[in-house]
Amino acid sequence: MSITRRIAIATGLAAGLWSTTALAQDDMRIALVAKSLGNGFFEAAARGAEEAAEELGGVEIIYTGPTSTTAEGQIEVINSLIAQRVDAIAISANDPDAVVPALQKAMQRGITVISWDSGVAPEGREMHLAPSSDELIGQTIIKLAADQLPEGGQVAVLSATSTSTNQNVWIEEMEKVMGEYPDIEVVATVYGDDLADKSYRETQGLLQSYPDLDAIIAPTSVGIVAAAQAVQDAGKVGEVNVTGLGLPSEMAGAIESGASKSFAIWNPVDLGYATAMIAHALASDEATAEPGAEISMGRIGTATLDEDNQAAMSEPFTYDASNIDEFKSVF
Ligand code: RAM
Repeated sequence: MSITRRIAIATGLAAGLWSTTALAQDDMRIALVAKSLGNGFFEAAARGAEEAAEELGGVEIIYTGPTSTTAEGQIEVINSLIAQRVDAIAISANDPDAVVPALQKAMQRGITVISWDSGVAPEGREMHLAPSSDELIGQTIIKLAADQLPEGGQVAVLSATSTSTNQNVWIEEMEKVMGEYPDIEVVATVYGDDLADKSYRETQGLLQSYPDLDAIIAPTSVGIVAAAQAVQDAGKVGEVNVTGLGLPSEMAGAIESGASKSFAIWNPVDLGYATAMIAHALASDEATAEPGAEISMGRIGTATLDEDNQAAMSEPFTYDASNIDEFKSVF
């Protein structure tokens, strides 16, 4: 419990206000900051955070984020959360560095700050929760494309923003294993900024510039849906396979049309749940973010922090025509 909250409760008691006022003061407010609002991936994570709050009791989740995927928008959101004196900020960052000064200000005011999904540089957060190992995600996205191209071929990457921590790390990890795929050539990397219309236009650009393109890897749940739509609209189903990371609920149509043969993702609901559990443990001083620390993630298990105060959750799961129906109503 923070000193201010302890004082608030003590003051409440002294004034004989130990009722609704004091209890309200005791509520913990955890802000879950998305890269942008209107993205189904973050909405699923917010559902998980709400689930954690219900389980914990006395916790309010403030699900928020900018309207577009910019660091500037997130800085405004952070400053407003500092003014509201929330207890914890858990952010998926649009830029690992640009948000650091605002987050440092939050930490100086006693607010617990963690990053999740898309990381913040170590000096701007107490810890980072990754959905899975970065290496594994990088290896998975190229394997998904390569498995459909036994003869090799041309592949392009449609990413989110050019400053997005998670996509940049995953693409870097993918590049490290390209030696294992000598017949596959990555011809371009473009950025759809996690905006449906920009991702669609960037895909059209790829289809025009690379008429022999065989696959598009979109390691973004917004980009992959837009790319599949663009491939379908261009009449290129069967020629260009769209893969990467997406939500079964949003990709069911693309699997059905054949624009995507398969794609992967982890459980975003669990990620949001675990993030809220960790933020709560740190903000209530039940745990401290330090290398080797084991922090409870409730029903998910325990997060063990590495030397950079990072922890990773489970392995990504692959979806295709054989299992999409089972999962499309889940997330
Ligand atoms: C988008 C976002 C998010 C990423 C998923 C896979 O929703 O870029 O950060 O984890 O895709």
